[in-house]
Amino acid sequence: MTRFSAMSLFAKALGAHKTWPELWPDASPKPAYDAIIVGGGGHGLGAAYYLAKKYGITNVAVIEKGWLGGGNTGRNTTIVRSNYLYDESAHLYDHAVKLWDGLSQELNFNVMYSKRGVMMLAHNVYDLQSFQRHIHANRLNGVDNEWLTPEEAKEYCPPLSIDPGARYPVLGAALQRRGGTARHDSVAWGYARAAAALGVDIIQNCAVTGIRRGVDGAIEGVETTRGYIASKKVGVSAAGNSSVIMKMAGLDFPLESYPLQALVSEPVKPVFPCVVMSNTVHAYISQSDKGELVIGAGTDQYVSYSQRGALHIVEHTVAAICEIFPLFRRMRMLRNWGGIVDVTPDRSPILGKTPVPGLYVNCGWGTGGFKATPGAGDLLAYTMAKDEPHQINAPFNLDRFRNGRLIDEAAAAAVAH
Ligand code: FAD
Ligand code: PYC
Repeated sequence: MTRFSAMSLFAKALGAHKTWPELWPDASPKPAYDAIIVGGGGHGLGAAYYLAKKYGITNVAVIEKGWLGGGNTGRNTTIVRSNYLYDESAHLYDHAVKLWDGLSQELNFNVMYSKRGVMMLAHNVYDLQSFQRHIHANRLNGVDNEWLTPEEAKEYCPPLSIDPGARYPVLGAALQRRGGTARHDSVAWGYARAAAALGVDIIQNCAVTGIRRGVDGAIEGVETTRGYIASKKVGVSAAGNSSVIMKMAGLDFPLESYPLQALVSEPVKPVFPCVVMSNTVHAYISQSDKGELVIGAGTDQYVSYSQRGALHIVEHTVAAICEIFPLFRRMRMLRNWGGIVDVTPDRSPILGKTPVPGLYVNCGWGTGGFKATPGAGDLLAYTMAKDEPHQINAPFNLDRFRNGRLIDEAAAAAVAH
């Protein structure tokens, strides 16, 4: 059985999947929806769930070109944290971290959120000063973050080498104890099942190929590989592909798409108690509940829409991991994969209204949107329901690239771009 058909059967068993003939037996005309979400990742499914749950807007369709969670939601290294520098970002990411708490209960689906702590290693004076600045800024915003000496870092994460003669010596670390991991596909499935139970239609295997606007310029609906679907509200949440879809509406977006890769080792018994990120050497690592070491790399150095990155990028990452954790030098790597991330000039997302009436966008999360999943879904739903941004996402508008009010999170984004 192919992966796709296995996923579809699983979806069907959960009640989150409807096939084309089940939805529209006569195939035409397609019904008008109160809202359409383009993209069945965690963010899009979350938005559909919150539209239905919080605002009573249940006549919603989620349109996904592949299978649910098959984009970046199912391809990331699941790191959850909110230790971003600027006030706007701290509010945005901490809103999401707070929603992770209690999400399993809310969805009655175990999303396996584990607050095991995220530690960011400092290897040079710049790291040290930058992380300490982040710690102070975070604390002022009520976000936990603390400084550890090399010895304290080793106590928190015993496999870490703090040999001062190491190629990448550890000078200390910033620890966010509330940070951690969650299970990526559970989040997509949890939101999908809960949204479907509230009446949302989830349409897989259906790509949006065009956006139709009326004579007044406002949204009328979307063209898809399965025909036209009408709606006066369309929310685009299609990470990696956002600029292509916005172009369909006649909009140029300040985004570049890059491959980003990750890999896992063979499974071993519990050995790694937390998440460690090393921004300077482009490596981050945790251990999944299955026992695999989950390791992520930096982005490729060229733009691409391919869900596959260059081998030398992962080779560098594995070399760095072996330097920092000599214990893992004999481990075997099991598989690697890539996703496409869309990156803005200031490494912060765009979440809000667009110049086209009825068209909303959630994009530009780059290498770091998994942690934001519940928050992004919640805020996109708010913005679509009220036709205005929530105060948390208001600063993350498109206008900032015109008026210069950028929110530069290149350092906190943590992954090399
Ligand atoms: P997606 O899950 O990508 O969903 C978008 C969906 O839109 C896709 O399913 C796609 O098929 C669909 N789509 C696209 N075009 C169309 C179309 N024309 N019609 C219909 N559907 C369409 N973030 C973190 O916070 N922590 C991490 O540790 C982390 N690690 C990462 C590691 C890797 C290797 C990668 C690739 C990303 C990582 N990220 C991480 C980033 C994170 O995965 C993403 O920001 C987040 O998952 C985006 O979620 P989403 O729901 O917006 O996108
Ligand atoms: O944003 O924490 C993050 C992250 C880790 C790996 C990729 N993104």
